[in-house]
Amino acid sequence: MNRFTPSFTALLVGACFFLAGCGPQKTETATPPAPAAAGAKVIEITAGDNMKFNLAEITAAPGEEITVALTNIGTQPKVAMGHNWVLLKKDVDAGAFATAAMQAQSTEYLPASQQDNVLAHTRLLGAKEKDKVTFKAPAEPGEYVYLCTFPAHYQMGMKGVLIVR
Ligand SMILES: [Cu+2]
Repeated sequence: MNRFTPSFTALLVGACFFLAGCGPQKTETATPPAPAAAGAKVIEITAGDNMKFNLAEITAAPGEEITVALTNIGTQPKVAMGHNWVLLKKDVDAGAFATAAMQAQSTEYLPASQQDNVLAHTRLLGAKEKDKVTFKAPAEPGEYVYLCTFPAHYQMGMKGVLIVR
C-alpha cells in the first residue's frame, strides 16, 4: 500500500501544478465584455423568427444593476415579427398582460394602462435592430417573468424568468 502512496502524491502535486499553471493564464487571456454602464452586468438576449428568446432564465442578485441587451436576429419585417423584452413586476399575470398588450399597436404593444406592471423594457425591434435597458434587479428575491409583447409571441413561448437570489 505504501508503495503507491508516493506516486499518488506525485500525481496530486502534478495536478495542482497543472491547475495552478492554467489558472492565471486563463485569467490573463479572458476578455471581459464591455460594460454598457459602469458596474452593470450585461446579459445578451437574442430574439428570432422562431419566436423564442435564447435565454429562458437569467439571474441577478437583489438590487444588482444589470443591462439587458436585446438583439433581433430575425429577418421578418417589424410589422410581422417585431420583438421586445418586457420585465414584469412580481405576481403580475403575464397572460393577461400579453392579452392587453395586443391592443396597443400605437404604443408598440406596451399599453399605458399596464405601465405600473412593468419593471423594465426595451423598445420594439425590427430585424437586426438592437436595444438595451439598464435597471436594478428587484430587492425582493423571487421569480419575475419577462416576455415579448408582440401579438401572440408570449402565447408561442416567447418568455422567460429573471430569478433574483
Ligand atoms: Cu417577439
